[in-house]
Amino acid sequence: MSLTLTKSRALLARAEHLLPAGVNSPVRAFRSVGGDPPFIASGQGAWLQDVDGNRYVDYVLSWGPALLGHAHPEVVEAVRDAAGRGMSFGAPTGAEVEIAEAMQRFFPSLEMMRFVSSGTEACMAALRLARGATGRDTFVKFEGCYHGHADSFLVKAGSGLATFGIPDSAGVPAELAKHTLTLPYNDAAGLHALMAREGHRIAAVIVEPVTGNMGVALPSAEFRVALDAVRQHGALLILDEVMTGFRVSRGGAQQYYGMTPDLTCLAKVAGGGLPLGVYGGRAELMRHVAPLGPVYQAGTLSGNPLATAAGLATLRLLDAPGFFDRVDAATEALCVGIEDLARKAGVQVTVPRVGSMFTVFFGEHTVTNFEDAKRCDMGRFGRFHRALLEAGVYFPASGYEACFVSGAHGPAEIEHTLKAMEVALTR
Ligand code: KE4
Repeated sequence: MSLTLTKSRALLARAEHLLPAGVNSPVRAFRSVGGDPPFIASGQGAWLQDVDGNRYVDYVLSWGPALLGHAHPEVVEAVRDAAGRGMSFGAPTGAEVEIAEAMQRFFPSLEMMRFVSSGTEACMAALRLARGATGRDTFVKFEGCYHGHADSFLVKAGSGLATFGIPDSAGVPAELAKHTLTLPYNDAAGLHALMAREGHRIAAVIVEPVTGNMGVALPSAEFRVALDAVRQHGALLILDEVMTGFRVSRGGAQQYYGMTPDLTCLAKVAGGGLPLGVYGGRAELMRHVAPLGPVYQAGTLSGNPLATAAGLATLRLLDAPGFFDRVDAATEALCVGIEDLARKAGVQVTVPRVGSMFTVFFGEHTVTNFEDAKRCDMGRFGRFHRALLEAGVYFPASGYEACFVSGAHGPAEIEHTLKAMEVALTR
């Protein structure tokens, strides 16, 4: 049955005059899956409602942040309370100290940290710090990994760029891009060899410790050893946990796999849906950051009262006993259900998952890197996405993204989703 999107389409027509493709982030335009995007009116728990009154179980969760589900009453109350005392002061507040202490409890590797307003800012600042602290300009990233839209990272990136098949972005000077070296994800031998050859001039290696921006791919043990070894050449290891933080486990991928980064980037869940990013790590490194040291970074709204209120309330609720066990169990039950339904429908899928993030790839091969992901049937994913949407399930509008489960996804939501999956997979 097709969706009634009358009001969404009217809004899209107006939006397209003012915003490129009518959206404020490319993936939201649904260009890679087809069809027009519903305009969302509200979210409640695991559910979204669009402006035409259609309801969906949400697996995008704002691309990760809504780990508690939408509009959690205690988070809403914390933001309301903070707003009544002023939106932003541009001056230090007690909440920034409290949330920094809370962050450290989740991520002990954050000996010191700095708050910014997005994951892009966190990764951009971490890279500048690595370059400033080592005096080296060149760094390594992995094909299909996305670290936000700062110029240096838009080289063989994932997420929206993967979706559009654009290996690089226009507007990035070649003189800058040449300092970005890329390797296939999970290429342990390639990383060892690159570091042996170029390690003396490498400032850092930045990696999604579990990928989400080419779909979910897990790091091999050999790859994790090679990542750890980059320090032998004086390079820093930066774990971009913007997506994996609080997702792969309570303490992110670094806790799950026992990795020790020099710097970590966080955002999404950390701000509970408000603009908040974090970069931090070894105190000796963070002391290079202005005004203590020569690496400049600043922000009008960094650590602002509303984002820190939402973040603090979120972190406190994540400390509820058994929260992560429950959301991880719901994720596993859903993924097993999807695999069973696909088998019955005779459709080849792989469903890599860890913690409360997963991807449905249409293909029979295991996805270990970007090339593997590109060999999946993304046309089929598009049809699958549309069928799910029509059945009241809201999936990411790209096969190169991760799906997320929240603490509000209960048995009813999982059952609703599997019913929609059965329809979509048989179609
Ligand atoms: P933001 O600047 O979008 O807050 O964070 C950038 C970023 C950095 N690192 C990782 C691992 C990320 O996943 C992201 C942002 N993720 C995308 C979704 N894949 C955001 C969605 C979008 O761009 O609209």
